[in-house]
Amino acid sequence: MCANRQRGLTLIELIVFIVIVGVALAGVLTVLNHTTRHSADPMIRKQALAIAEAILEEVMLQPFTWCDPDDGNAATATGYAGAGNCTVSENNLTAEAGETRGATTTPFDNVNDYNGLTTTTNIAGGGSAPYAATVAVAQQSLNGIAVDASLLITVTVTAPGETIEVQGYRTRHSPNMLP
Ligand SMILES: [Ca+2]
Ligand SMILES: [Ca+2]
Ligand SMILES: [Ca+2]
Repeated sequence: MCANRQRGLTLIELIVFIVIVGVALAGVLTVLNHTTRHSADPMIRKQALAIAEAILEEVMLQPFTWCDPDDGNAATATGYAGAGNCTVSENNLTAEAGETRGATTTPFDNVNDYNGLTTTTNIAGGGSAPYAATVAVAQQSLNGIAVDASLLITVTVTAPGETIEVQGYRTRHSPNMLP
């Protein structure tokens, strides 16, 4: 007779095991389901981010000059005001009279012109609600650079259930470079 012979599971033990595993699995699946349902839609987020980055790049690539580029002294000015400098200064946080984004004759032509811009985009596959973007441009001192020579650009895009904000700094490194 063998003293330590191995014994199998009884039917009761097997059923209890199956019930415990079943309950545990149900709990895990409930958590997964909840997480999936309440997490952001990655497609909406990616499209919102793409729009935000595209607008930020458009603003960052604008001139940051003393004078409005339409000013005759824009290429030679050495400051906003004073003899030989700007008739139409860009020492502001707003578009000059008549300027609109992308206009043929009087477009936005400086970083600051975009301050307060709002625009909407509708992307196929993104649902019927548009992606709404707003741009804020503010003076912001940066590592010893004078406060009026550095601009903080903030682009905020809102989409269904999603808000994306991207920021970038633009310094006045080339105050006579025209578009
Ligand atoms: Ca202009
Ligand atoms: Ca302006
Ligand atoms: Ca301008």
